Amino acid sequence: MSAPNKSYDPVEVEALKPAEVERMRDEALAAIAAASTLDELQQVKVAHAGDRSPLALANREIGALPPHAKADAGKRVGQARGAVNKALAARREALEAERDARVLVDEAVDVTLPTDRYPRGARHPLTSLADRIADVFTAMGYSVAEGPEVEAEWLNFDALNMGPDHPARTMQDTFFLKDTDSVVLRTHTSPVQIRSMLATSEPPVYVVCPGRVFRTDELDATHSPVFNQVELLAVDEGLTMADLKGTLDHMVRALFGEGLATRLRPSYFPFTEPSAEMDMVCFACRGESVGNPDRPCRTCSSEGWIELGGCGMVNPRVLRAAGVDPERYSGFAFGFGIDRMLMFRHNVEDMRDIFEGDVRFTLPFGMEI
Ligand code: FA5
Repeated sequence: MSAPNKSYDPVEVEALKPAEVERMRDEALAAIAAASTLDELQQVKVAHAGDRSPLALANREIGALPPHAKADAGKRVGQARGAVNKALAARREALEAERDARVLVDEAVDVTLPTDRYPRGARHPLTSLADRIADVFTAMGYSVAEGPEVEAEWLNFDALNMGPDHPARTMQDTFFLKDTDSVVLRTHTSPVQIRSMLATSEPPVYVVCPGRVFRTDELDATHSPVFNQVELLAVDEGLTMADLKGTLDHMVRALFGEGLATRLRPSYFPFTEPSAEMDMVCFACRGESVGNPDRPCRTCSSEGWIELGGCGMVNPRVLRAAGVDPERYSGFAFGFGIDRMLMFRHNVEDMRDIFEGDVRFTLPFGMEI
């Protein structure tokens, strides 16, 4: 700021001459009008209305004027600064309105669009397969029976012709419940056979029993300590191995398609006599991979047959233990692992994938609800 100057002629101070004040004001107004964003407008504000702007500097000169010149120069500069501030406020308002309008368009959200943000849950493939198997048999007139997972040792073993010293008892490594007398986690679904017969006053009995079972097996690619089985039991007058074979053929047709042979191989189970392992022709290669290195089959390891599970005619001792007269009635039963069936049906290489709950495993099975 200049020092007070008594002989100072305001007309001689360049910054306060009317034309100069007008020029500074017009320059500011033009810059304000030209600012196309709020950032640009901020820079214009600093340049034309800030402490170091030409009009602010001119304002400071007023203090050094002789008293009679102060009012005139003060009015002139004040009006110019007022016009600039007014224009700045108007331009800010206009630019803010423009910005708000643009944001409304750019960031518009169509709340009516369908959203898939929370994918719907679907049934686990194991559940779907268990239900499909049960459906095959309920369509034939069987009913679904379920038993408890914590089972009396007598039902899990003794009633099934596996007395305390029977060597077959050790084939199914058992979880015993602590501090209980003769209670186990069931090692198979066969105790539901006994429960179903005991629950019926007189045969016929036709039941399908899906359920979770437990064995002290290590978890690996083909074993789990907790797995799933399906059991089938038919008790009626005059049932033979032919009925068992026919039922098995029907199940394979219903689950895997037409034209797949089944076979029974002699085996041993204490609760069936005679007993057999049941196999079906591989549904993937239909046996064509056998002895054909050019066409290897992952599903059956090029053996042509897939093992389904165990079966046989219900042992008369079991019928008797369940209160059924073996002189009058006969029955057949079979049981197999659903997890193993899911594995060969869908080429699952590692059983652990079935239980880990990773949706990347379950998604390819589709969204069956
Ligand atoms: C039984 O459990 C008999 N109760 C089946 C039966 C029923 C035979 C009626 C005759 C009449 P087994 O121990 O073989 O049999 O088991 C049946 C199926 O369970 C096996 O074929 C296999 O598919 C499955 N399985 C057995 N152990 C495991 C395991 N640790 N993890 C997954 N699946 C298993």
